[in-house]
Amino acid sequence: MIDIEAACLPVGMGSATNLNDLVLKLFEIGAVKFGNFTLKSGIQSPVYFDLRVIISYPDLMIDVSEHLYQASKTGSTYQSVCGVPYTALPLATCISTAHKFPMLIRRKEAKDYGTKKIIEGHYKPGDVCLVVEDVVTSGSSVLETVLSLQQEEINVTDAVVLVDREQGGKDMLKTKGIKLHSVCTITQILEVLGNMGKLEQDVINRTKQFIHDNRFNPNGNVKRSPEDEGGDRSIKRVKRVLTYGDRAKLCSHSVAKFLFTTMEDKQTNLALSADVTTGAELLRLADAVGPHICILKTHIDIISDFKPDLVHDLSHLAEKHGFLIFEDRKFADIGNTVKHQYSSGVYRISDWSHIINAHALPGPGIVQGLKEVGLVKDRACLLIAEMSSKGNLATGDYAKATLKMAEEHDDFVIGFITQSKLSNDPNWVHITPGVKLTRGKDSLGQQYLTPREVICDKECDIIIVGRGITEAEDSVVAAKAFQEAGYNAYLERMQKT
Ligand code: 5BU
Repeated sequence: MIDIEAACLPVGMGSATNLNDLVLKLFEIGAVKFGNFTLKSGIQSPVYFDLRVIISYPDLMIDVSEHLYQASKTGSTYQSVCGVPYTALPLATCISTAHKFPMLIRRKEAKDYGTKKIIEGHYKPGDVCLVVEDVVTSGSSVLETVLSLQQEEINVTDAVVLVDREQGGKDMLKTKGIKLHSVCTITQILEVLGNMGKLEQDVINRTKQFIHDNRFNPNGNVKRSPEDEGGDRSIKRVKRVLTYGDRAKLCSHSVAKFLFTTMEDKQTNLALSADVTTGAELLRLADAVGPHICILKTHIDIISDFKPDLVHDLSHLAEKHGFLIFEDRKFADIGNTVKHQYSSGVYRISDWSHIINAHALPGPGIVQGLKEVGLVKDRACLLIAEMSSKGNLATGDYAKATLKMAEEHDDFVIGFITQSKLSNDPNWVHITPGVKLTRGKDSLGQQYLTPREVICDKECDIIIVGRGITEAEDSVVAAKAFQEAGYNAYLERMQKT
């Protein structure tokens, strides 16, 4: 039995009803439902929370936010509140206005160029912010908001939620140094509604069994800095730099997710530009260098003996070694033409290349055209924002406009071919060609930066290396050297920031 008295909250300014009344009201308005529901994951659930409906009941909104505020008081002190978009945004607003805590808003998508903000509102490094959420299952949505705040040097020690589904979210957040406070748990809801005769015992049993059978394991993928380990949080700053693994969790596009996951797991930010001219040489390189790369980039039209079997075999090697294929086709025509270039002809690029790239020059129609083909196949596109060759015209405002175009198509565009970081939004992948172990140029205008300059100084994510590997005496030895240089530069950047 839960202690209902203890769950009753003090009455006073901003008083809250008792928990029984709150749970009953949530049940009556359909914010919590019992039956058979198919969740986004495809799992069948006997319980469903639709807490968005709360916004249609102003008194309930005030009551819920007051309960949240009271529950948060058992945690550390904080200077501001931030709701997890979207349902918890108005709840955080109510807490903010009723109790005079400044509010922060985390953007789901970042808008402006360069200094682009993910967090809106006034704050200073070292501020402590309370994260507010409506319902927690695995904890991943709370974590997303926490990571965005930490990226701006805002500390998060506590989060508060209306309903804890008791499926592992609290434990997961604990592994990240976040204490989760809940107004109620699903066990409490079942008990309250059971006592009131609103639920049959078999519904209660089925729901309990479901919760028990569907717990998420806490997964400590986020690297923790020493500052996270307790201590006086109010004076210590936590600048959490997002690892590739953290970013995999944030990305919604499956190709970007796979890419970041691969980079973290294989410890490589190296893309091989396999600019060879025979199929046999392409396959030999892919097999030999495959363990060291996250992407294999092709120029399929320079293969003199191309046969459809080649891309079939290449796809097998991609699966074997866990890398993505990126056909560096640099589409640059009107939407209708690129659609055909992407899907038909001899190469049928969309059939085998996970990633393609395009110039932004023709305007958004090019992305729309490519997207018509690629989206259904779960393909991804990179926009060419800046080039490595001397005297190229893709600079300044051009790169800015490219970012804007990408933002308008973020269901298909996952990032940029660029020479420097364009946006702080961790969802975008920044990929840089023109890389050798020492600076330099070739005789036709190519300009080379080092892996450290690209990854550490310019804060890009992936180095593209062609002749540095293909013309080396031993391509595997060279690939390993680039892998090491690129990954060490990434580790150095993690330390530095
Ligand atoms: P390199 O051998 O490492 O110079 O090869 C670089 C590759 O990257 C090559 O395939 C180019 O077509 C590709 N590339 C580039 O070098 N610079 C750019 O700005 C773009 C692509 Br976009």
